Formats: sequence, structure tokens, C-alpha cells
Amino acid sequence: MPSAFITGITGQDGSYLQELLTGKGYEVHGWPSVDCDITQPDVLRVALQQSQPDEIYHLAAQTHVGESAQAEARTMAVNLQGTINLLETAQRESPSAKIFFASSSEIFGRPEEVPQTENTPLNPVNPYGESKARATEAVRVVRAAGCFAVNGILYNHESPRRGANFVTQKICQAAAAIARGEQSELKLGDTAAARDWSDARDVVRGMWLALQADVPDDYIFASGQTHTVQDVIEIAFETAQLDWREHLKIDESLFRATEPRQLIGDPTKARTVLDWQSQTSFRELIAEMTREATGSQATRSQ
Ligand code: G4F
Repeated sequence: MPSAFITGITGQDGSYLQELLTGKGYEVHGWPSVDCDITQPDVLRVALQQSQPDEIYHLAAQTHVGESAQAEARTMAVNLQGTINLLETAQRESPSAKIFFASSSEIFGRPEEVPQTENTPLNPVNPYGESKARATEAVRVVRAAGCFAVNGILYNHESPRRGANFVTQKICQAAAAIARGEQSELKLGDTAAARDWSDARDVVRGMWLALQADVPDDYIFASGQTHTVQDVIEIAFETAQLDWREHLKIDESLFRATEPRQLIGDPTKARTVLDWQSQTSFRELIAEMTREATGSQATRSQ
């Protein structure tokens, strides 16, 4: 039975990945979240010694871009130093394990080209992007030294399990709460901001595929299309049978000092090498998230 070790196993991606791997017959071990401190090499060493994984998926991170501006030291410690700890400890304790690192489109920040490929120069514009860019380079360095280490360059990916501090879930949960009469308005920052959104369940399938390839490499996992925050609002409120104009308030304090620009991924390499593609449409995804939010809020209030 193959075995896998997942950092961040209780997060959106970790939980879907655990289900995917268990369904494929893996024995899955993991760390619950970033609070189980990846910056402590000794704890990591013991965990890897005990699980002896064939595959390591490093997903744990400080994932909130907006918060990284106020928490730069912690973002760097967890996302960069934590990744370096993991790479070093894995090479020592599980030298034959294949490693997947969850990198981010934020490494491109204000990119030199649109869409971005695996060869687009890194140009982060916030501490989160900087931490992921430097960790991505660290993965490339250990790969050059012979380790099977992969960067999955993940564009935004959502699901009903998405945390409520990310914009899609914030909107879908608000639409559901307004429909139930529990909330009357939704405050948002920049509704013209655009992102390349995929389904998290498609993305975790890509993570697994990347570790089944013959050679380690970097892969972009993206839909190749962008939508705006305004598009999310309109689909969610339509699904909840509400008029968004009656509830939306723009809150200047929610605007970010530096927004990345035109983050659109070119998934050609993942499609041709791994036979991966984003399978869920943006509209279906947002509608599903809104319906799930309506259901879960109804369940909670019973
Ligand atoms: O949902 P968001 O917070 O996601 P963001 O910043 O793009 O980051 C996510 O995707 C990255 C790329 O894959 C990951 F690396 C990262 O870990 C995370 O998963 O914000 C999306 C957009 C932004 O432009 C933001 O300014 O929505 C805009 N926005 C407008 N109003 C808002 C709000 N974002 C949030 N979170 N809350 C708002 O009220």
C-alpha cells in the first residue's frame, strides 16, 4: 500500500486530497494545519520517521494574501522557512519520497507576460507572494540536486470547503444568510478584481498526477480564464434569488494596497504532460457553493 504525508490535511485542499488518496488505496498521514508548527524541524522529523511516506504533499501555509501585509514575519516563517525545513527533513528522513509543494500564482504578482507559464519570471507584489516565490525557488534547488520535488503553481481554487475569509465563500455565505433573513448587507473591497478560478477538487487531482509523472517538474494548475469578483456576486445572488444591488456595500478598508494584475495561468503543460484539466465551470462552482452555504446554514440553525 503506498503511503502519503500531507501537511495542512484539514484545510480545503488537504481534506479533498486525503479523500482522493484514500480512495486510491493509500495509507494517509498528516498534520492538521499550520498550527501544528511546520517551523519546528524536530516535530517534523518525528512525523516523517513515523509515517515513512512514498509521497509528501506540502500544503500547510499562511494562505491569506491580504493578511500577509500585517503578518509578514509569520508569513515568511511558515511559508518559506517551513518549506525549507520540510525539504531538508524529507531529504534526510525519507530520501526516496516524492515531494509536492503548493506554490501560488501570487509568485508572478505583476507578471511580464499574460497568460503565465512555468517559465514566467517571478515578480511578487506582497509578502505572501514573496514567501511563495522564494519557497518555489528552494524546491527548484533541491530538484536540481536530484530530489523528486514538484512545484504546483496553483491559481485560485474554491469549493464548498473554502474558508470564509476568501472572497468567493464570503459572497456565497452572505447570499445564503441574506436569503434566510439572517444578514442584510455584504461589505466587499474591489469588486472589479479578476482572478483565474478553478475547482479545488480538480486541483488536488493535479497534485497527485504531478507526483505520478516520470520526472519532477513545475506545473501550472489553472482554468486559463478570468472572472471578476462582480461575476461571483451576480451568480451567487442569482442562485439565492436575490438582487445584489439591494445588499452590496463597497468598503474602502477592504481594498488591498497592492493587487496583482492579470494573473491568468496557461495550463498547457499540465494538460499535455499530465492529461489534467479543470473540469468544473466557474458558474457551476459558485452556484454549488451558494447552494451548500444555504444548506449548511439551515442545518446549523435547526
Ligand atoms: O479570495 P481572495 O482573498 O484570494 P487571493 O488573494 O487571490 O488568494 C487566494 O488565491 C491565491 C492564488 O491561488 C492563493 F495563493 C492564496 O493562498 C489564496 O488561496 O481574494 C480574491 C480577490 C482579491 O483581488 C481581493 O482584493 O477578491 C478581492 N476582494 C474584494 N473584496 C476580497 C474582498 N477578498 C477578500 N478576501 N475579502 C473581501 O471582502
